[in-house]
Amino acid sequence: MNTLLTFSLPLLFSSLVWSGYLEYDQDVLIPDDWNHGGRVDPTDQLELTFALKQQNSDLLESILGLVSDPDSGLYGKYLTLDEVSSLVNPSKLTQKVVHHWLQSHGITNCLTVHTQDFLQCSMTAAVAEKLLPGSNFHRYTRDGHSVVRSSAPYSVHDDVHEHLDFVGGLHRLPPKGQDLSQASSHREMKQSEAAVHLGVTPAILRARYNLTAADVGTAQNNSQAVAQFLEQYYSPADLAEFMGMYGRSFQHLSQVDRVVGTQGKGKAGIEASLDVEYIMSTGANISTWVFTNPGRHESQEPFLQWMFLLSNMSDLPWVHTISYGDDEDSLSTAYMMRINTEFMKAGVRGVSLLFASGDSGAGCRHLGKENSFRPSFPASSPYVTTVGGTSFKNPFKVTYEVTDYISGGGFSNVFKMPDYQASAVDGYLKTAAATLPPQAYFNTSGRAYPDLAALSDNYWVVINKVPVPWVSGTSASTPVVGGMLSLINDQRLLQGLPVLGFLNPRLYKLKGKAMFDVTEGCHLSCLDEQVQGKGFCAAPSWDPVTGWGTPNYPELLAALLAE
Ligand SMILES: *[C@@H]1O[C@H](CO)[C@@H](O)[C@H](O)[C@H]1NC(C)=O
Ligand SMILES: *[C@@H]1O[C@H](CO)[C@@H](O)[C@H](O)[C@H]1NC(C)=O
Ligand SMILES: *[C@@H]1O[C@H](CO)[C@@H](O)[C@H](O)[C@H]1NC(C)=O
Ligand SMILES: *[C@@H]1O[C@H](CO)[C@@H](O)[C@H](O)[C@H]1NC(C)=O
Ligand SMILES: CC(=O)N[C@H]1CO[C@H](CO)[C@@H](O)[C@@H]1O
Repeated sequence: MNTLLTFSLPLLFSSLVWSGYLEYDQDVLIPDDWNHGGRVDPTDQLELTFALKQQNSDLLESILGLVSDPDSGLYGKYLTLDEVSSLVNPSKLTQKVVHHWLQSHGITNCLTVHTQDFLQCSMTAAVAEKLLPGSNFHRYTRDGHSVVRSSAPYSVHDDVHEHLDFVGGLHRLPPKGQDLSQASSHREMKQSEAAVHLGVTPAILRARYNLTAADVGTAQNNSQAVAQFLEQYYSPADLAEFMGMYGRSFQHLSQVDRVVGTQGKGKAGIEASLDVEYIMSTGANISTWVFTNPGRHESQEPFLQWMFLLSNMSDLPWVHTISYGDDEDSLSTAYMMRINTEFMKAGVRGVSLLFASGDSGAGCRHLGKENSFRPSFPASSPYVTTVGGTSFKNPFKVTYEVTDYISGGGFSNVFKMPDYQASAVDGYLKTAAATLPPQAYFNTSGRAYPDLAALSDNYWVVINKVPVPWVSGTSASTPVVGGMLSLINDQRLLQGLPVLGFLNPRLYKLKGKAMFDVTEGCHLSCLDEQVQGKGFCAAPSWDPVTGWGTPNYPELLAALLAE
């Protein structure tokens, strides 16, 4: 892994230059599935993002703790974007130094955001390489999609080092759109068994989670969103057809109210359709937005682009669901820390961010002879709610749920375990002690995930006008949970209560109340002699496979409606 960075850099560069690297632990290797398309032309335009050092990050974290803790007098006292801006915006000195640095390289074409902590600037490749010594821009292509990235780490001048967190647009690559229908070909057993099973539809989900026909949104200004970063777009026609086929038993909307960003061209994507079709099935009759930005620019990091928008829009949907993740070990600490601060900025505004926990169980990182599990970010962030996956015990019926073996889960190696989950996780480590994987595979001092779960197996989706079965993954369970939280927000808004915001502190205080506990099954991990493909196993109460389990909607509503 990442040999260039971890091993050669300290040998090649003096410690003086070393200090100029903002992201010394960022993986800069380009994965094999990208084809090298040669050096960029020096006159080609790049668009880079500068994350300026913020103020008051510690205060931001304390405020998030207070506004999300139901036992605090400040619960639900959310900040406006203006208030967040005055709290975190970079110091005058930081702004001056960074602007001066950019200007001295002739870079004047920059956009900022409301919070003034990001700058997005256009420049030629020649200027970028001078500005960021070490960087070396090349074009890479995969499946007809082209990106520009640096093949080597960048540094910044010592004068600006302390004023920046990272520069975006050099290293991180867009995720590979997981072919969700293909994912089910790994399930041959299940598929043949399930030949007579009807599969998961909105009606099945609503039955399992006890949503009645009356459980739909009615509040005026409630809304929810899905954010998508793949080279995919959702199709309005597919959504309308899906709702026509599967939405007969409940009041719902059949259109997305707002698309933020640019919709791609070509065929609709399964994942894009899945998110929208299912958040609008549980979060029925609630205004839904789609944030989408398929590769508007070759040097863009789509996920970062969405973070940008959150800092620039004063009026946001209350619930966002996102199916996106990278291996923690492929990302620089500086980047993850800053993205975490961005999550806090959303949380203090009352926005709930739900991330899919991933589809590789505990994951596996091969380090020579030793293996370890491989946590995924942002699933491992302490400031988001992470959603795992389950299957029906009996695939032919609406029964209780068991672990979906793909359900992502485990312990962060980067983020410390937050207080809100310490006793729950400790309880698990004690109860499950006899069946835990070897200690060397995971880090019990880290943030443990997921936080809760929902069905993630055997969904029906309408894609390019055709109903498609067997669609699976935590990108299905995440919008399902998101829609239910939106329904609860709806009831809270109707009663004049603040929305739920960052849910975890409150969720963990319920101690599993109002949830269907998932206690059977293990998820997958390394295929080696020691663990033989087995990661963690579900257990009574919280576990790092399905979290607290799946929502029993009427009970969860009652529990979360109390002020
Ligand atoms: C943020 O919004 C303002 C207007 O509200 C706009 O001028 C600016 O360009 C936006 N920033 C980005 C990065 O899009
Ligand atoms: C909800 O669903 C479960 C299982 O499907 C059922 O046992 C329970 O009675 C239902 N109703 C409520 C209000 O929990
Ligand atoms: C759907 O939502 C709207 C408000 O957006 C509300 O006026 C209407 O009554 C809702 N429909 C149902 C069946 O509750
Ligand atoms: C374990 O996690 C902690 C943060 O909780 C981190 O500081 C430490 O470096 C991690 N250990 C390993 C071996 O990754
Ligand atoms: C987030 C959201 O849906 N906000 C809407 C609230 O209502 C105003 C006025 O109707 C809209 O402009 C917002 O978009």
